[in-house]
Amino acid sequence: MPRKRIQQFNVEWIQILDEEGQSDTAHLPALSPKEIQSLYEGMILSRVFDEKALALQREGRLGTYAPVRGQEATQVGSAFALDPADWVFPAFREMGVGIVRAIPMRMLFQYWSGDERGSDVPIHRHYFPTSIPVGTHLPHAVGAAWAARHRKDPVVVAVYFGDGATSKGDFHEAMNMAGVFRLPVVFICQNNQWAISVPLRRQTATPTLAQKAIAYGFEGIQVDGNDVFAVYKTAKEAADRARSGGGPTFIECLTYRMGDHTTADDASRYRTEEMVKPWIAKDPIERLRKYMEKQNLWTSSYGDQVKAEAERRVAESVREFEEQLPQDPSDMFRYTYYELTPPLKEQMDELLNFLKDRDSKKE
Ligand SMILES: Cc1ncc(C[n+]2csc(CCOP(=O)(O)OP(=O)(O)O)c2C)c(N)n1
Ligand SMILES: [Mg+2]
Repeated sequence: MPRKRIQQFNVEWIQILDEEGQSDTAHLPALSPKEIQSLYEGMILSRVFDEKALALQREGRLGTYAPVRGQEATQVGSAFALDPADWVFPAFREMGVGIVRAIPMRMLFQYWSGDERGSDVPIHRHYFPTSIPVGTHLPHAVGAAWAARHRKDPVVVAVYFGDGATSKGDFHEAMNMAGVFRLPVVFICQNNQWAISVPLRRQTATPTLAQKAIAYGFEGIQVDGNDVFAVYKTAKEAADRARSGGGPTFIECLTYRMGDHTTADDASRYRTEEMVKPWIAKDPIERLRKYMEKQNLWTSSYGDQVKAEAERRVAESVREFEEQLPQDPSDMFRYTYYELTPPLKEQMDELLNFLKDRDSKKE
């Protein structure tokens, strides 16, 4: 039977900064020295926050926490490419994104201590509540872009999710609708190669996640997710394209989850140190630092100063978070429904009576 090729597709991979901090100068993004330092400072702040959150969890001062380590370039670089008016739909591991969007770190700590006040992000930050259910926020993000289109609001919607989320129906529905209506969405997939203990090869039969966009009629690109310049530049181009009516883009940021899935996980049960080791050399912060040093944008005293300032800010946020304790236990019932359902009201009253009783016995 005669056959002819009717379609052909490419999937591109982008890297600008290699592991030694050498850059492909022809493709460097248009960033001022000050902006490059802001990227560095954002990544350091994200890491210092992360380390503090892990320490607090170990001390019983925070609930279960999902560490970001290794994904700082993906998060900070992409968030940096957005305008403040753009809307962000995070999954649950996006503390680096939240930090760039100036979400008070006190609220990030509150969120991870189960305190509902941590989800009450100031509306002008245009930052949706954390989505713990994997992938359910993708259709919400596309819906928001659809609403923006109707309102003639020239914003871009950026939605963050992991490799695991690409197996959800929500992902495919969202991608399809965004493609059909050419909606202003940037899909930012952090392919950290694990969904808890499920490795990427069990998540998909395709060699890249980026190529999934082809089926929905728009561009999918894979970037070195540990290269903050590649991530920034790709996200900026995607956001500009979306803003000017060019439709959605899917960005697969190839990175690695350096820590456990959460503090409730023990990754040594399903992956070896040898698997993690090559990624230590690919550290996104160290890579940018090396580049900056070559450009005289980094000295050890500047590095010390940035770290000290990040530690000061994180310590201050911990203080604010702990000063607002205890949280109101009845809050856990309040924010799923606009009005409490009778069974929830009953459960809330039971809890409040129990606490009142317990406290009166203490006195
Ligand atoms: C709908 C749904 N199913 C299962 C879970 C349990 N769960 C939490 S995180 C996770 C894996 C997510 O992997 P990925 O999307 O790659 O994000 P990552 O954790 O790597 O950032 C799973 C299965 C959940 N939260 N929601
Ligand atoms: Mg993952």
